Amino acid sequence: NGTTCGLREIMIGRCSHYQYIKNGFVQPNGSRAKNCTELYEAFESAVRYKSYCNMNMSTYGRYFELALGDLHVINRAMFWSGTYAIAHTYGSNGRNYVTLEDTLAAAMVNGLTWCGKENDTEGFDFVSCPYRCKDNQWADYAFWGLASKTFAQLAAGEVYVVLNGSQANGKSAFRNDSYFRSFELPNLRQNGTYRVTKVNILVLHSPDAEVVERCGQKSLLELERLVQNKGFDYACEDDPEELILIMCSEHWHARECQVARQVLRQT
Ligand code: N1C
Repeated sequence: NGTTCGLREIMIGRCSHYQYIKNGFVQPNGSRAKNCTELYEAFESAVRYKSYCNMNMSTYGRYFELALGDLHVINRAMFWSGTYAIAHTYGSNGRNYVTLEDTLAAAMVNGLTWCGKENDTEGFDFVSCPYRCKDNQWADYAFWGLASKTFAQLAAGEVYVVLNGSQANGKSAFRNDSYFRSFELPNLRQNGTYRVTKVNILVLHSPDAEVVERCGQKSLLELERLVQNKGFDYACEDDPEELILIMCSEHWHARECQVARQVLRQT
């Protein structure tokens, strides 16, 4: 598990690319471009020369404040759990829906691995990073935990959640230890102009895999109660057609995809 050399160059480069080339889908209209060097420096000063196990959920606070401070995602925020690939295909880089990875703060580091190192000239460990700190579980959530929480706080209006109703080993669609459950659902805004009004759950069942849960069953029933207790409207749909078509483009030979094939040929 190698870590990322050239973190500075990659992050500043991605930030410039995001703002000057890819721009438009996510950043608020008329918002001024951010200073990419300043953003990188806020990130770096949070982590460099620090040991991984001393991090916690406020370590990157300033970075997220600078990168996402003025953003609201209205009626287009998309959360996912166990469905990374399809949720991102469907979201289409922010054209259809906006995922956390479509925001500047996350786009700058998505897919990278990094950690600080104390008493070291570089201040980063470029060889390997620990996965777990036995005395500090928050270290593992320092970046993606705060990222998820911050993203949930800026979602407004209707939000979308893509869940996996056919996870391997019978794992639930709404898992106890998921980021979605721990950091996102609890941080959706209940009040104010930018409050969340409705939570739309999309439950996917992979072609030719066992169905573990559908809307209204097991963990999805629990999710429904939690959503309603927070005062949001709730909707749940099993296998929405547009998602089935995306899935079937990758599982063309699955039994469930024959129907899609026939329908497509008719027109
Ligand atoms: O635990 P999860 O799903 O419910 O997390 C997904 C949830 C999404 O809605 C995202 O907004 O939390 C956010 N998120 C990421 O954006 C993200 N990018 C990469 C959470 N985790 C993220 N990762 C890595 O995937 C992370 O290291 C974590 O361990 C997995 C979580 O994926 P999951 O179980 O499918």
